Amino acid sequence: MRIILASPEAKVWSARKHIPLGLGYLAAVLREAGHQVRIYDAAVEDVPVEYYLDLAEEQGRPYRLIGITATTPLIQEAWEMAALAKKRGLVTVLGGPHLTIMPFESLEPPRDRFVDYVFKGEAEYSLLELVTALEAGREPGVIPGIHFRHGDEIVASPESPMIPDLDALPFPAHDLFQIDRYTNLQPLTDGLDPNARSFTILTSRGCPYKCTFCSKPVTGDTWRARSVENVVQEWRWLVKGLGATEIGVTDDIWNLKLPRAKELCRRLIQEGLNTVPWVTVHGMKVNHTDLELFQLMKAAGCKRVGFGVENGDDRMLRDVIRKGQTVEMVRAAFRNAKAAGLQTMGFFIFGMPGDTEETMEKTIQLALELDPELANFMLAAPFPGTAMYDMIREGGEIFADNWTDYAIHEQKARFTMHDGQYDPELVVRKWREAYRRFYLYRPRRVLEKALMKENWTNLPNTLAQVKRFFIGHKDQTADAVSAQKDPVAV
Ligand code: B12
Ligand code: SF4
Repeated sequence: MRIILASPEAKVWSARKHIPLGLGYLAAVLREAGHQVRIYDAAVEDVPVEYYLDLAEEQGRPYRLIGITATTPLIQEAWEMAALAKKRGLVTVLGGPHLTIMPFESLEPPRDRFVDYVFKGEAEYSLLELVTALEAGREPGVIPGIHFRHGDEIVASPESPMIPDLDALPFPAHDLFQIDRYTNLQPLTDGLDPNARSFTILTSRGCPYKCTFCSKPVTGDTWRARSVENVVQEWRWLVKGLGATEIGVTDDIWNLKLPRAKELCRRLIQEGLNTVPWVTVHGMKVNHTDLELFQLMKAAGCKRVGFGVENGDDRMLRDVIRKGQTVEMVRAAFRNAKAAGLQTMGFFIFGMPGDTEETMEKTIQLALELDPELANFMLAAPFPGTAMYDMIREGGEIFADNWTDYAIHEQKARFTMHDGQYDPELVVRKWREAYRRFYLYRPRRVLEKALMKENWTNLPNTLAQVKRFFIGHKDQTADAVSAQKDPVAV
């Protein structure tokens, strides 16, 4: 069958462009079964998806099915894409993080007119089952995770357990991405390089922790690791076969088992695969590290590591965020990573329920003390499927329920708590103050940024960042946000 797998583009400020790896996995499984697959990522394409649909039709080789991926902020665009594909007669299938959390919403009227099937969870095997059934002219029966309409009813099959043996999967179809159109993975530290060949790799799936801001139904609680050998083989393909100039490890927690993480580094060194720099795109977990791990990572080609620091107050970490780590553990991880010669990044969240002026001040102080190359301060956003969402539903109020609004959660206060303490205006003020105090009010930092060539060669991007972080927009106040209450609509 001819299939197009698509990722819509968020119409928001965003400079970084990463491959949608989930589509790479789905494409690989479909391709292995003999289907013809194209990956369309609106973030890097010059033409809308209709162009490829119409072209294929004109050439007499139309696509029969479109599979669209969506995180919560992209669901609106995913629906729009499904609607135009349906007009051209394609079978439309939706999957990805938002559908894993809310599988029914996309089959409610009026969306049931253009969404045929929704999948919840990891779908490598189940999407293939659907395609096989459709190709044989059969109605899909019970396929793990599938949801579809049958008259007035929505048929919902239980989700299968998350794929236990990840080594059994083919490598993602990295070769189907137009890789030279993606940027490097952390442009805020290096400047934006639009010509990088940056691939991402997933060495494990799942995470046993239960941070309250995290979309746990998407990550899953059971950590499943690929064998070191299997990861090294894919790494070799990226470096030697596909000319990677940078690799990003995007696991939720690749270092859960310290001996395995060290073994992977040793194998990369042995295999001579340490020539291409790599970064941990998301936070490593600080309490599963030691100096030896960072030294091995450095020797294995790692350039920088990111850590989810979140908050500078131990009570907030323990009772609200439930991070399973202390400020002291954070300090030790930064100390060791720096001692090993790695660049560091810290991810901090402002405005979790319970955050006060004092705890947010502690967070800023900790960021200044840790002094990573990059500090990323985010405003807490109540994504559906998080424990935080439930906390706010119980004791507070979410200002806007328009999914597109979740795209850049740094920009606006998204909720308030009715505890007589929480102040969304203060949260936004402290968040902006964090950027100013970290990047602007320290002469060494300003000089570093001013000396960075890319900040001048890509001036529009630099100016957009300056406006966003240091000046703000008129719509960034709580009042402005609550005035925008929008229903979720197509
Ligand atoms: C890498 C990553 C990023 C990268 C790259 C994203 C990309 N281009 O893919 C960057 C840094 C850019 C990023 C940004 C954001 N991210 Co992010 N990210 C991740 C992370 C850590 C890994 C994604 C991944 O590669 N997974 C591995 C693949 C194999 O899984 P998958 O993509 O989910 O695909 C599988 C299934 O979902 C399903 N599937 C997926 N698509 C489709 C399509 C069809 C048709 C079918 C049938 C099935 C299907 O099958 C796939 C194979 O099993 C996840 C956490 C996680 N564990 O997934 C968070 C995660 C997806 N991100 C999240 C968030 C919140 C964001 C941001 C919204 C943050 C922000 N506010 O700006 C942005 C949104 C960006 C965007 N445009 O959508 C949340 C999403 C929550 C939600 N409700 O949507 C997650 C789940 C983190 C979390 N635990 O809370 N992210
Ligand atoms: S450690 Fe990371 S992936 Fe695991 S629950 Fe916390 S935020 Fe989610």
